[in-house]
Amino acid sequence: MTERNFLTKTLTDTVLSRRSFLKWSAALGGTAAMAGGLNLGLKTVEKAAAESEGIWISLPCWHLGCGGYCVNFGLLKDGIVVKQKADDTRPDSPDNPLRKGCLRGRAQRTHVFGADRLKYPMKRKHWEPGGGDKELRGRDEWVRISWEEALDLVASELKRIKVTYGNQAILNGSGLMSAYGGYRERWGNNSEGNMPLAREKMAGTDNMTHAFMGGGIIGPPDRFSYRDSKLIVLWGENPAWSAQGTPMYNYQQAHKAGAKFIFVTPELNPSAVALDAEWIPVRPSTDAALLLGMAYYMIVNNLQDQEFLDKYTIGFDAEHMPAGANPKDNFKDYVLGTYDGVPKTPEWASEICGTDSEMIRQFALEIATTKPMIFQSSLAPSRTHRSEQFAMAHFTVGWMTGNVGLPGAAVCASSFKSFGGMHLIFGGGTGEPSLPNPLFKGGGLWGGYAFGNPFDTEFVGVAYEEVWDAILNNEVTAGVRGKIPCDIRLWYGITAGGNHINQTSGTVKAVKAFRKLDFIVECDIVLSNKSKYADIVLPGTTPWEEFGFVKQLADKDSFLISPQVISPLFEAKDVPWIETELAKRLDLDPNAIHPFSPQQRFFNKIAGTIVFTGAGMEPLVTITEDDIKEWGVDGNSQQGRISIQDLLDQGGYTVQRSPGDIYSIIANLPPQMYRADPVANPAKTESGKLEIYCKELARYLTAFGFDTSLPLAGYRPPVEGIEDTYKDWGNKIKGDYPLQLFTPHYIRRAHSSFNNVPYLRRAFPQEFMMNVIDAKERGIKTGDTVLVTSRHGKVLRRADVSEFIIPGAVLLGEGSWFEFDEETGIDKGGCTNTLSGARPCGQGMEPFNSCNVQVEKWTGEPLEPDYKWPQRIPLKEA
Ligand SMILES: Nc1nc2c(c(=O)[nH]1)N[C@H]1C(S)=C(S)[C@@H](COP(=O)(O)OP(=O)(O)OC[C@H]3O[C@@H](n4cnc5c(=O)[nH]c(N)nc54)[C@H](O)[C@@H]3O)O[C@H]1N2
Ligand SMILES: Nc1nc2c(c(=O)[nH]1)N[C@H]1C(S)=C(S)[C@@H](COP(=O)(O)OP(=O)(O)OC[C@H]3O[C@@H](n4cnc5c(=O)[nH]c(N)nc54)[C@H](O)[C@@H]3O)O[C@H]1N2
Ligand code: SF4
Ligand SMILES: [Mo]
Repeated sequence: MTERNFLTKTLTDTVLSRRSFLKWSAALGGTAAMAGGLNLGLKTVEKAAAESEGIWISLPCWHLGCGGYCVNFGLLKDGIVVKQKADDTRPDSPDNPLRKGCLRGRAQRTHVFGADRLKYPMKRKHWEPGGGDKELRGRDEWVRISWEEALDLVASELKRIKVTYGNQAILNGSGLMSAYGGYRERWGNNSEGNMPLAREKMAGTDNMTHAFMGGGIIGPPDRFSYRDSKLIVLWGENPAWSAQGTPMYNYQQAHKAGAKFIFVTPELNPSAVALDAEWIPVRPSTDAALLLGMAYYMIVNNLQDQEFLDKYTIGFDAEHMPAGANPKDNFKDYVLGTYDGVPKTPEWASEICGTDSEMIRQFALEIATTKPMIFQSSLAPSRTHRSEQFAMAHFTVGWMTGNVGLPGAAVCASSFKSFGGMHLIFGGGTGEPSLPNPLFKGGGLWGGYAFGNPFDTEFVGVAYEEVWDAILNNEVTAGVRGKIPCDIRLWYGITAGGNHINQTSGTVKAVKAFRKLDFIVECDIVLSNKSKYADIVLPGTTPWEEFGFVKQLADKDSFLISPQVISPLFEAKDVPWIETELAKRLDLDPNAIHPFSPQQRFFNKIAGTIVFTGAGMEPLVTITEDDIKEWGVDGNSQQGRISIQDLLDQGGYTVQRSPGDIYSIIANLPPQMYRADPVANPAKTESGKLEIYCKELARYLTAFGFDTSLPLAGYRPPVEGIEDTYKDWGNKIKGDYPLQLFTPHYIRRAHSSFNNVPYLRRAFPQEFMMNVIDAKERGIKTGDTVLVTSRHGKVLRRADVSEFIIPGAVLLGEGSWFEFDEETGIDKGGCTNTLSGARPCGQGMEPFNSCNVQVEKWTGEPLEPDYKWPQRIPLKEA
């Protein structure tokens, strides 16, 4: 107890006085092991909290891509965060809204202090060098081991695998593995589907431009410009679940200003309801057909903006084809069916996409005749098989309306979490070296994602979505090299980030693959599935326990900072510490990998943070010689806009905005400049124009080796689309898997993170949504337990029957933790990737939203709601 009071006092002192960083860090170092003695069940925490007044401190919320990195504050008492609140440090207004955390962010303390936090390094009981009984992975007992033993074992397995099989046998890695001779890179991303290449080749927006510079000609407009729009089409979006920070709030401002919203989705979702939107129901994976039906109606009624198409695009008609292409291969003739004899009429489209043909006409008429319009899509329809067809059709139909470069107009993609324009603040880096992977030299790096350049003949990698097959079959698709042998032995999960066994398609295969490997090491904060199936699990710190957190916010105007909030819980360690210790055991120089202290890294990030002035960049933070002395770091003083302490007190910095300001003007420039003079400001495409016919896109997609691709928006049935739900599509005879599953990002979680929190489980049940017609046919009612079966696996869930989803489609939120019954193979956790098999396509991505299933009423024991299940606490005595 004395020790705990000491810690609180130290933290309180530090945060309240401007000049005690040094004292603070020293004190934290000295008491790091102390929390190990506490029982951190919440009741105990609350009792402990009542003992002192406490202070409010800004807290990091670090989860992947959930729309925010919002500003959250916690009441810190006795070294524990006992209460949370949203940002209230300045006035709230529609133009400068507070970056308030969502319900998950505000449940963060139950995540960090949960009774199921990993506390000690652990080894699987029946593991031995080489694997031991590998079939026991996922169901073995855990044994507590010391850090010393854990690090020795990891190092000796790394050495053994490197010597016996070479570095190519090591999967995943970072600086340490690069220094150790390299590793097999898992390239690509499982987020954006086939959109990135379409953006780049059709419109010249590479990933860097997309992520940081506002998106170029196909960038979404500045957030204020949404208020100038008459019509906003959100294709495959649900920001009320997926973008709970400011995006939804900004849409509401546009709604207030008079914009009409149209949602194109398989379910009438809460965002559409909140924005009073019109709903165009569509079957998953069929968007390209719907768009082609709209294009047909526009063409036969001459509704397209022909002037725009002629001047700014290539490939729309025979008169505007790129050199070398067959003039017959143009979009207009494809849609009219001039050469293939299949006119893509609204009736043709309706048979595929399910949308009523009259509704298709009305929708086409409305987008063709309403200006300015924002025609925007998220990534969900791109997470389907052959989704390059959707991406191409979306841009093409958007461009047919001419809504480019005009105030309140845009044809844009994937802005689920942010609006247009460049980031106004960039957080600084740690200053530590970034060591390239010597085995991935030839691979491309597209906007932060490693990508296997399909034309390169050197790189050693595996596409995200092919990883389970590559492990199981010893073969990998390597672009123009075709299929080549591989032998993957070791999963280096310490820096791999995600819960890949859960989040990558083909979870049944993933388990088999994990059970084939020689060695799996993971670092985690709870026993998520990647750790449950590992051999050695290292307890990681959360950013609350690390030396400081710095992040530019997805909303682009703001920047977030949090100090170290609590001392590391139990024996948790951060990644630089773990890698430093491993480096010593691998006979490498740790200083070549992590040369800086935690203080220095945090300081570098703060000092390197820059803010956009409207004309250039300037440092955000003022740093004095005294600051440098007190932090005990190397650095230079600098003049900025705010002192370190004020920044820490506020939890961040926001550039104040107003409609029509310089940032707004700059944000909207790329499409406007292109519109004003496409010769002087060409698109960064092969032709310099927006490419409806895009040879390069087809060339790349085909070279990846997973599928072939056409250079033009078309419709070839996807694998596990609507057609595959039929045994006989022509005569409409349904097959064994007659329903289409789609898997939105769910409000309970950030992917699989937070899924363990009972409180969020209680608030947001993991239910299986289906239409009343489908339910009635099967005798299913809301609350019934149902068995969902696909070609790849089986899950149990409770049904939620309603009219808010189209007949024939079913919904299950992605990210729930799988819980396999080893006897039956049934996953009672309801992980959507149990149902979707690994089927890499296009640029190596996974078609999560193309998945056929059957549903039946479960006759066994009903499923208990998962908030009542025991938590995963691996070491009972701890
Ligand atoms: N079926 C289906 N699957 C999908 C999708 C879909 O739409 N449908 N979407 C895909 C998309 S878009 C994405 S981006 C991916 C994301 O999926 P992942 O990238 O796998 O993300 P998470 O599931 O959040 O995994 C984060 C892991 O890190 C651990 N962790 C969290 N915080 C910390 C920490 O502070 N320290 C340490 N050491 N560990 C921590 C968590 O326990 C968890 O195991 O999922 C993809 N999977
Ligand atoms: N709460 C929460 N928020 C998150 C995340 C999270 O895990 N949890 N993850 C973040 C990340 S990394 C990402 S990538 C984004 C993802 O955000 P999005 O890319 O928007 O993806 P989803 O949430 O899967 O789907 C949004 C909507 O698309 C529709 N949809 C699904 N399939 C199709 C289709 O084939 N066609 C059409 N027209 N519509 C379809 C569904 O109606 C669904 O509600 O969310 C981010 N935000
Ligand atoms: S939206 Fe994401 S970053 Fe913001 S509070 Fe919620 S979980 Fe945290
Ligand atoms: Mo994502």
